[in-house]
Formats: sequence, C-alpha cells, structure tokens
Amino acid sequence: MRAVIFDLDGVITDTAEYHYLAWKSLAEELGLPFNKDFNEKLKGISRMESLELVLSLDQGSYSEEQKLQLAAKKNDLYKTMIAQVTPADLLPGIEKLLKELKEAGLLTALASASKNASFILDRLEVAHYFDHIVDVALIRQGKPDPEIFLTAAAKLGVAPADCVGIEDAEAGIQSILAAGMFAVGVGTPAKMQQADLIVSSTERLSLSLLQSSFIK
Ligand code: B16
Ligand code: MG
Repeated sequence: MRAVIFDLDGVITDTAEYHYLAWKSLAEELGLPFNKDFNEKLKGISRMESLELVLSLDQGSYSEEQKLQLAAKKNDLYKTMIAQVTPADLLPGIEKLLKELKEAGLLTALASASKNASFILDRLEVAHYFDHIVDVALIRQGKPDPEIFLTAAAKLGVAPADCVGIEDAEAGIQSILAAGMFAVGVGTPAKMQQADLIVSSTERLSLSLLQSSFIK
C-alpha cells in the first residue's frame, strides 16, 4: 500500500445533508416529490446526473438551457450552506488518519465528484494533507467509471494495485474496484456489499487497519 485516495462527501465530511436540502428546495419549487430515500440515489454522482434523476420525477420536459439554470440554482443554494462548514464538520477519525498517513510517508489524493471539493477542503482546513486533488472538470466519465480514481493514482505516480480507495457510495466502490484498487466502504454491509473492507463509521479507520487489511 503506497497511497490512499479519498472520496469527500460521506468520507471526509457529511455534505450529503446540504445536497439533500438544496435538491429538496429545488424539487419543491418544481412541485416534485423528494425525500431522503430518493436522495440516496444522488450520492456520488455528478450535479447534472443528479438533476436528470430529479427531473425524471416530472412529466414535463426541460431544455438544456433550463437544466443548466436549475443546476446553477441548486448549486447557489448549496454554496450558501457549505460557506458555514468549519473544521468541526470533519467526520470522526479523519484528521487522525490523514496525519498518520503523512507521518508514514504514504501519498494521499482526493477523488470527489464535487466541483466544490477544493472549497470544502479549505473550509475544513485539511487541504494541506493532500498530495493531489483531482480536478473533476477534466473527468469525462463519472463514478462508477474508474476514470477519477485512475487519474488520482496517475497524478500520484502510484500503480492502482498499490492504492486504497475509500468511499461511502455504491457507485464509488464500483469505481475503485474497476480501477483495480483495494476498496474500503464506509457504511452498512448491505450497502457496501462489494467493498473489500467495510467499516461502520470513519471513526474505525486507521493506518494499522488499512495496512493489516490490504491485500492485492
Ligand atoms: P457538486 P463525492 C458528490 O461528492 C456528492 O456525493 C454528490 O451528491 C454530488 O452530486 C456530487 O458530489 C457533485 O457535487 O454539485 O458540488 O459538484 O461523494 O464524490 O465527494
Ligand atoms: Mg461520497
């Protein structure tokens, strides 16, 4: 194991609640039903793919221009929410793990589908722990495609087989496995079925757990 590649939302911080509130507000404005179950489908996938899913609840059709406006509206609301993020919003155990990885000389990267990822890392005051943050604007295929994790490994100069990926979404676990990496899933065994290692909470993550579990 030479590098650890992190997802953001659901692994480093829980921005899913803000995504949920922002999508819910947009859906209500459009008169569409929206609840937490439906929101689960939006985890780990891009803003425009999320919008397409939300609009699939509607009978009407929208032009490309209208779709871009709706996505921008959701993102504006989301941005007002993430402006309130502080280091207290780091999920448990994450800063300790990042420190351990640095001290042990392992490389780290961020593979988030979010265009707001760098802003959020800055708000959390953990950007300095990352050797590379993948620019998602340059990624053509979103999760579950392996492109984002493969790009992270290439930028770090580490073979995928020597990388661990940590994710909380099914699409993300599929992306890690398709990249040929060791997949760590944060969540329930039912949701993280395909992961090589499952932890119920980020609190359980540590360098020693990753090293002792890593096989590839
Ligand atoms: P944005 P991750 C993902 O983050 C979220 O899980 C997903 O719900 C969101 O639609 C996506 O980022 C795009 O976010 O609208 O900020 O560009 O889990 O890949 O860190
Ligand atoms: Mg996630």
